[in-house]
Amino acid sequence: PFLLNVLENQKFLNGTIDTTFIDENPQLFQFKPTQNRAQKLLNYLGNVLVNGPLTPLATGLKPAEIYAGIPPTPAATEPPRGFRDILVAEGPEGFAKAVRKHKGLLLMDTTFRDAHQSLLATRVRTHDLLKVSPFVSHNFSNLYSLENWGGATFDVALRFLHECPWERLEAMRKLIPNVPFQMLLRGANGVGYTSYPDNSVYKFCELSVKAGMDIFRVFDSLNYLPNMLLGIDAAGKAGGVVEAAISYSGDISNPSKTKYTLQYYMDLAEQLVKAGTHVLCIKDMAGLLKPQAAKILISSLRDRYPDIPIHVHTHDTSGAGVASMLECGYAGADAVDVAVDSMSGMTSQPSMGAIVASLMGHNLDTGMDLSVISQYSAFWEQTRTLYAPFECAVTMKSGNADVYQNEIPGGQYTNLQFQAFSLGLGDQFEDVKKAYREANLLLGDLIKVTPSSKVVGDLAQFMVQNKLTAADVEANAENLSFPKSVIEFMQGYLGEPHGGFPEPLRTKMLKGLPVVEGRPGSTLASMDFSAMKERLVEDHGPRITDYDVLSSAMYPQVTDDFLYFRDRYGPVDKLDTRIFLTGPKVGEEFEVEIEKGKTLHIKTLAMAEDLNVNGEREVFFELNGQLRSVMVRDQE
Ligand code: 3PY
Ligand code: ZN
Repeated sequence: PFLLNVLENQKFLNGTIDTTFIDENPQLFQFKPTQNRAQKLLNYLGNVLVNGPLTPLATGLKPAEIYAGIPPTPAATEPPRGFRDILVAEGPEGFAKAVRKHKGLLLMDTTFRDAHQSLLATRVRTHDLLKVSPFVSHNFSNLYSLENWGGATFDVALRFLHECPWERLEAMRKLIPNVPFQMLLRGANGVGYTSYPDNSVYKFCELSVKAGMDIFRVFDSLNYLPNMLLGIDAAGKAGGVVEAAISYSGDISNPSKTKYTLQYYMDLAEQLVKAGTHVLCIKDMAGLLKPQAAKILISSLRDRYPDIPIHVHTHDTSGAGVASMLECGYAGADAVDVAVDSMSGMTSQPSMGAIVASLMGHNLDTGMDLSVISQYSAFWEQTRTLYAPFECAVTMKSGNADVYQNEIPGGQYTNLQFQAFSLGLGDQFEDVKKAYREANLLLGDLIKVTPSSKVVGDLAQFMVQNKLTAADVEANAENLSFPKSVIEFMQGYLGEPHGGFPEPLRTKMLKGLPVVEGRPGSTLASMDFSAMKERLVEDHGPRITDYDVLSSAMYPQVTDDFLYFRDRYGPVDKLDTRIFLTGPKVGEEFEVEIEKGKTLHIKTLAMAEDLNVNGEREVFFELNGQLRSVMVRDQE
């Protein structure tokens, strides 16, 4: 990308000067790839300066100019022992025993995954997660686990943050050796939105453990047992702790709700325990588990399975999350999910501080220190302002108990509200919620969680856009062109819903399209990983790892784009978040630690006023005290 000036010197080129010094010192011309990385980052920064953010921002809000601090951890001191040490020493069974034996209520911290998936469109970057990781390791060693991977984080890391999710996991593991890591696995759908061939789910779990994962929360978006069993087997064979999760819908405290009853959940639990799950999870993805229902469900499970740890997940959409999680604890749950205070509430998890404080002095006392929680919370309160362009609070000002009617999962609730408001149709959100409820009933009252929740959401938006009532859909199903996700659901690509597919709607919608019987993955051809690797190496060079191959198995196009991007722009994950999102200001000086002990000092000097003949604008930087410039095609 840049020419050496000596190559423009005629005397040098003619050999009419003495070049023996150069001949004798070939190392002068061995340029390390680090220089290349620096140049690539300058290219990235130049591009952002000339053409605006390369990661689309969701709103006009700008990241705050803030440096979020966190107390340092003592150098060269090991963090206290945690449940991960027990897991490593005694395996998943020993871990489960230790959890059952523990007296207080245990907490899983979702701040690194579900909290920002629900509040900040999953945009929190590795850079910020790593900054606070040593603090977590040294101060939160008594957590049941830290949920820090899976769900939407995989896709968003590659697609929007241009960073490798596997590298994120490995880096967190190095900094947090003592707290178990937990991920959300969408069963046979891996970390994607569709069914994958079985061998890719197995390989995915195997590599996840290799990169540092411990606990796999395995669910299926329809609670379809064959899909769940596949995920359970894959996570177990990989050596992970299996936490089979029953997705909760309806309301077992309301006798008029007859589809998802206590008996339904108990029957499913029985199957999961039979399948050998180490931990049983109730996954309340929409926050529908009211305190009364929590008491009924958890005490029934506790009585039936005295030896199996019970872990409960919820969202605080209605505002009843703290009350429900306390009830779960009183009824015998071992662990519940919380997010640190400044990342809690609304569509995220209930507040860690609130639950810790509520149980002080009780026999379920968590033993956690509120002042440490406040330091952690302050870090996230400040860090959150860096993600202002993705902040759900632009539209969401409070919780809303209407979730008991529309049953929209946390992350999706924020997304749908945001979409309606950003189209300038804030009032349309009311229509979307109403349509969501109707769409769910049209489809037979589904369990709604990724990806089945997307099917219901897509149908709801289709109804709103085309001004269709549920009766219109039923009457005209043959003549409407439904969203692809809805058709594929009806074809059976996600599995079979409890109670079967809705008829005659299914037949009318499908108009003779083929249907899949049973577990969709069982009929998909295995993936050929070595052929995939060969193809990736051909396109992207020899740096391709098995991790990249599995990224490609889940998201082929997104992974290709990511690999091209990284090759062109270098390790953008090392930039501070504000600079990554909106670029530095002209005149600003900053540092980028591209690897341990290797820090680039960059100053943005100026941008050329005029374009050159190729329509490019020159951007000038100082890199470690040396003048550098990059030419950027101006897209305007
Ligand atoms: C996900 O699948 O990402 C979820 O968070 C489901 O609740
Ligand atoms: Zn969730």
